[in-house]
Amino acid sequence: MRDKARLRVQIMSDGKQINTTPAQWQEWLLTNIRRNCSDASMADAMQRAGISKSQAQAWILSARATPAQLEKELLTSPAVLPSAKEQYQYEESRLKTDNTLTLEDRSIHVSLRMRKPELAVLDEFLHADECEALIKLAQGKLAPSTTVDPGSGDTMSIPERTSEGAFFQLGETALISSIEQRIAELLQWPVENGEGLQVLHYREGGEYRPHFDYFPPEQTGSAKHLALGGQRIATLIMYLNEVQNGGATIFPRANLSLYPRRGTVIYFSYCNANGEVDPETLHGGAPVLAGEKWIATKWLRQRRYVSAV
Ligand code: PD2
Ligand code: ZN
Repeated sequence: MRDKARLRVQIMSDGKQINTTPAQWQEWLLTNIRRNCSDASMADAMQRAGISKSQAQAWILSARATPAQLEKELLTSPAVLPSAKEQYQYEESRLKTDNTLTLEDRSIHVSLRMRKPELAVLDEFLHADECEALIKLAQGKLAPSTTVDPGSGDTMSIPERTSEGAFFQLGETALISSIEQRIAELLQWPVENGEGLQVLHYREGGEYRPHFDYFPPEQTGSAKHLALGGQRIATLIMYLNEVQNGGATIFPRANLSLYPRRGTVIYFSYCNANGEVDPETLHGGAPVLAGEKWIATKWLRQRRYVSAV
């Protein structure tokens, strides 16, 4: 699709390349223009991702001049369209099926469960003080978020993910260790089979376009990540603050939007005992429309996780 979009730009230029904006930025700009974002806010976000001011302004100008037909084509993202019938064998949940899950030091209320994809929303998983403390720990060590390049497996900054984040080692502080123990008890999954906690911060306009948290087996770049502890099997997204507006976690194939509430956690799983992965877990972080959004993310692995650094 991106190549097709790039081609359209070239065809419309009658042989001359009138638009040299990388396809991913073009798509991001068109989405934000449609949302009535101002040029200044888009230029700010682009500069935070490392693009020079003059380059950002040139790409914004070019995107505003793009014909509507091209915009429509670019906005019909292939990722949100259902793919050909993919068969994923769902298994018994790692979570108990009770309304309230009783852990050693607290009880957690289950407010929503879904079977396909397997997903649960648990309230009061974190105490307000713990949320505050996690935000404080992350402040000062935030860096632009990255994703995995499908071909090389290298990490890279992309416009589809405009947040900043901080990584923590397993057990880096007493608080982190206690949250890791809580997750292990909740899911009966060893602490060692988890990546270190990541705290993420989205400013106004920040978002994470739909993606999979697992490493797509068909992508060559996945191999070096799979070598570090096998496939990711599940994600926990812990909301650390109240977001003024926007910032829902969305599951486009399930037509589901979950709104951030401080202390709530979303759990979803996507890899079964055969190592098959569930494409229904396509998900994203919708743009923050007002205020800011803080979350902590935990990814669980099939086996003991060996940190890349
Ligand atoms: O911020 C979110 O809601 C979100 C959405 C999708 C975070 C992630 N994915 C992630 O950290 O993987
Ligand atoms: Zn994700």
